[in-house]
Amino acid sequence: MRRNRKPGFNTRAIHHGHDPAAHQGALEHPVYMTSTYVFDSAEEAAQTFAGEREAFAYGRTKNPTQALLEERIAELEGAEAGLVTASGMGAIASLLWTYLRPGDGLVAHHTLYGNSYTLIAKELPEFGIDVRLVDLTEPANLAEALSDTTRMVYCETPANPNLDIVDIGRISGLAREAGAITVVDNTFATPAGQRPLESGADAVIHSMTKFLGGHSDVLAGALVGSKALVKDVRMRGLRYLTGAAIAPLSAFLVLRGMKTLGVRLERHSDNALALAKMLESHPKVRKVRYPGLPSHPQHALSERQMSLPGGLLAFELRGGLEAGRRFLDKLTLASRAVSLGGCETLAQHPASMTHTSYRGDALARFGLSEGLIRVSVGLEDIEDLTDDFAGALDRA
Ligand code: 4LM
Repeated sequence: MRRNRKPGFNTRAIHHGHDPAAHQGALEHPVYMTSTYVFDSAEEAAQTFAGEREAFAYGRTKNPTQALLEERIAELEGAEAGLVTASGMGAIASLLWTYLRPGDGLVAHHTLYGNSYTLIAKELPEFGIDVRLVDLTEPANLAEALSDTTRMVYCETPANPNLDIVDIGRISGLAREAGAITVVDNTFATPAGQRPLESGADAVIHSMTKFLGGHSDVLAGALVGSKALVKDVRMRGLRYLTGAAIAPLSAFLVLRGMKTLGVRLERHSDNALALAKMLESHPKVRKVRYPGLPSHPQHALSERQMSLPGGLLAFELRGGLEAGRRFLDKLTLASRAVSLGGCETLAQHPASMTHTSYRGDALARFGLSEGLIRVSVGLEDIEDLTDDFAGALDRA
């Protein structure tokens, strides 16, 4: 083995930040089930609360199990620091409430997870934020939308649910010239498939509920970025504004799930590509969206920006909405459910489930179609998945 080489992604996902010798030899990091911490003296307590001394003080801002998860997700994303929260929405809300003030501008890609869309497009304007939703798959649209007051550019790539891919390098370059930071929600790709900070983003968001947890048994979120940004969000957003603190046991479950992220994402990607190819060749399917298919409009960009195409795909049937609903009802192995990134294959209808907040003409205006079906392709044997999907298509 070469000396001084940085350990690989999987090694760091399994070991980074935990030293068994510091925990009585425990191979796995202990779960610190405590809400508060004891000080040796009043002086020590005062210094801690004055920010003059680094120590655990209260569970809403920091806990040792949470701290290891923060160190590990920051390491895997190549960030200076990380913050983990009770859910992905907790991370997004903590960041936005900390960073934006009335009069500030935010430009976002127009296709977002339904609740991120509600928070950004409907709630933020109520607090005096100038929100502009544009199609960021065309960087020229960002150049047009930026203004003197823009402080943040926000996107998901791949986007939920249609798998739009945004060019992080070009978008963050334009944002930086205008004095704005770029935030990328990397939930779909995960750091095993894409590292936005290396492409120029300033901060990364995760719903760790998804691939990072990996087993559909926990809610968790994360934000990574510079030390200064993360500290600010911890001490204001998390502490005063959202209180979205992660439970210690939830942090442990995500640490456990993340150990296998690299191998899981490879299998998710293999299965999703095989299923996407089968769907694309089926006469009842009108179109398939999957970054790994040459037919994806940003396929070439996805190959440059992502190291794996990921486990999410979306498709539309020739019979539109009604045919899509009939199809969902005919699945027997895949489950009809929202969320994604677990071992089990899940299928859902965004227009009536995850993206109901895109009401009326917002669906079509913001790049979504009513008949779209989204699939989180799990880790089952691919023959069983293709049989299930082909059978449901035949019977739909
Ligand atoms: C879903 N998604 O799509 P929490 N960012 C992205 C997401 O997909 C989600 C969140 C943030 C789904 C949940 C039901 C790109 C969630 C929000 O659910 O708060 O951990 O993350 O099916």
